[in-house]
Amino acid sequence: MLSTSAFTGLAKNALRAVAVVSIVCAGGEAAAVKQVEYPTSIVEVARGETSWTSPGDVDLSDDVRASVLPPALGGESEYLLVTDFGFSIPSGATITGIQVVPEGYYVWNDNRAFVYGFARKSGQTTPAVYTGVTLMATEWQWRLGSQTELWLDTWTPADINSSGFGAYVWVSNEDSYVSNSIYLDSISINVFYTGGAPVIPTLSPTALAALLLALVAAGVVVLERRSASRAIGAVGA
Ligand SMILES: [Ca+2]
Repeated sequence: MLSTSAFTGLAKNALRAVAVVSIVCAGGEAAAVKQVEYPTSIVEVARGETSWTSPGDVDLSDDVRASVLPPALGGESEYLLVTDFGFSIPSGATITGIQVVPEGYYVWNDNRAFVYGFARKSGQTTPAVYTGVTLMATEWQWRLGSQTELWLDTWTPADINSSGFGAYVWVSNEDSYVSNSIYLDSISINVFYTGGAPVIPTLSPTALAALLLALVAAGVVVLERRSASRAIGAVGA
């Protein structure tokens, strides 16, 4: 059973992560690759009580925020359906965990505002399970789900790479006041996986040239004229 106490906040990351890939290895467990993406489609779904102001601003961690002011004593916001993340999980990979990561805060540090969410497959509207976390007055990237959370489902790379893959996120206000808005800056998703073909980024000629120049500048690659009759080539250091 999921518990809000199982989740910890992640220090705010102001960087735009178009595609952040890292190796995750904790506690001696098998290494998993983590891929992070942000949505390009944000739709407000009328399942709560109060509409968001500027819901599209959750597309990026840039301190430009969506906000909502749900009714006091349990009022809920409308749901935000975020999709079209552009994941590129390689075929053959095993999905080992999915985290939904809303970034936001509540102006009062009184444990009375919450953010909820669940990962969803394309077309899915009802969660098998969802979870939430208490919002604090300091802005954080809150992790909904762990590195091994699969939301009581099984996932293929195609499920994750689908433009319809994403999450539902909403907030509630348990405060007795109605004058305090809840703010969300972004909603990203972390996908953890093992196996599969390596992810090789596609570089434009300009980007490739820039990379080559950077490697030369760093001494990793040396350009050497081998003879008058041969072209200059790249030699691995
Ligand atoms: Ca934003």
